[in-house]
Amino acid sequence: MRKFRLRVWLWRAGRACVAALCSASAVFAAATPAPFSPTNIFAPDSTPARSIFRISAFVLEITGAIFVVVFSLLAYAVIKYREPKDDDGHEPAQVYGSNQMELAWTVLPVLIVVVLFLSTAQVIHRVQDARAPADALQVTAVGHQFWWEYRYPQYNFSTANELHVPISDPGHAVPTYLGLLSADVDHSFWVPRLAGKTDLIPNHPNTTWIDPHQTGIFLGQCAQFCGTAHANMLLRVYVQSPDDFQSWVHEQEQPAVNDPSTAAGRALFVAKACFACHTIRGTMAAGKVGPDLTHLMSRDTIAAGILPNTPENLRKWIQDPPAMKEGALMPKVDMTDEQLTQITAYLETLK
Ligand code: HEC
Ligand SMILES: [Cu+2]
Repeated sequence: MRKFRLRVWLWRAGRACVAALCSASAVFAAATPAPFSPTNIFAPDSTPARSIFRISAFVLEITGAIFVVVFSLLAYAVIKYREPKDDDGHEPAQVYGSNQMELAWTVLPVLIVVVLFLSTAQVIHRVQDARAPADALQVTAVGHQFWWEYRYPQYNFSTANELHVPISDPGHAVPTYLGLLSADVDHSFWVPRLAGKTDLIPNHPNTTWIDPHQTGIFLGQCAQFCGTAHANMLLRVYVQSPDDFQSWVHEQEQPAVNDPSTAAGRALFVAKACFACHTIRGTMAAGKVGPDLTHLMSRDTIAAGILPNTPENLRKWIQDPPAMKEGALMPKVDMTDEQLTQITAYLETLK
């Protein structure tokens, strides 16, 4: 009779476990609809991200197997050796000094840890010690409170917040190697589908690399708390076909458009001290505190990815930056409505 009740109990417990697993995987599936979220760590699309994904799946499999074995043994012991109704209070037989058991629970975990250690070390080596091939694209990313500067030393221009790189298909690998610097505090470069996090530390240059296998936009986020607007310091990586990338580079290399019809706005850019913080190549503006605006209109977003780059947003931004992005380090500059219209019109010519 007791045996029978035990079996019923085990059957019910098993059914409950299966139901829990099913609903957990349903929740998981609902949380990761296809097409995948742009920051899905389970959809890597570049070698470093893929290596990290594989090693974490491997660690999860091993630790999952350990969990299942330990939990099953525990459940078995708890049920099988629970206090019987007719317990006489006797202490059960005690087992001391079983060499076999002691060896088993020492050697097995050590082996598991060695395997995990070696496979992790191998992935770290493959990701961190990779040498840049001669034709790799070099970009220097500089973290600023609260935006990203991207310098292209091979081409002599710099841009902000929207990193453009060529696709690196297996037939013709063109990886992008990123030097990571900081202008102020710690930041962290994290585009989950392309690579793991790497910090940008003041006075300590770091590097990372990506080789995206697909064109498209890959999103990320500064992953190290860097101040008030940290959560609004978004990352956007535009992966382009080789032709599209080359024509983008060609456009970026040009000096700023000089449209005489917006001369009033251009003069205000100097009169209102904007030039002290921003560079517009081809004019006297060579400030380095804020984003390079030479080709501002070639960007989809402003303020580190938080606002679509529309005339309306641009005007509101110039009118009162901290109102659009709490904590932004661009000051509110006093202007009349007419001046605001003129300066916005000027910036809109910077294609
Ligand atoms: C004290 C330095 C400083 C001054 C002066 C300044 N800016 Fe800025 N500006 C910044 C910083 C810093 C940012 C980046 C803000 C962020 O995204 O957190 C910025 C961002 C911008 C952007 C958005 C660029 C992008 O791609 O996201 C525009 C446009 C802009 N400034 C225009 C102006 C204009 C016009 C003036 C003059 C009225 C001006 N700025 C004066 C520092 C300054
Ligand atoms: Cu940051």
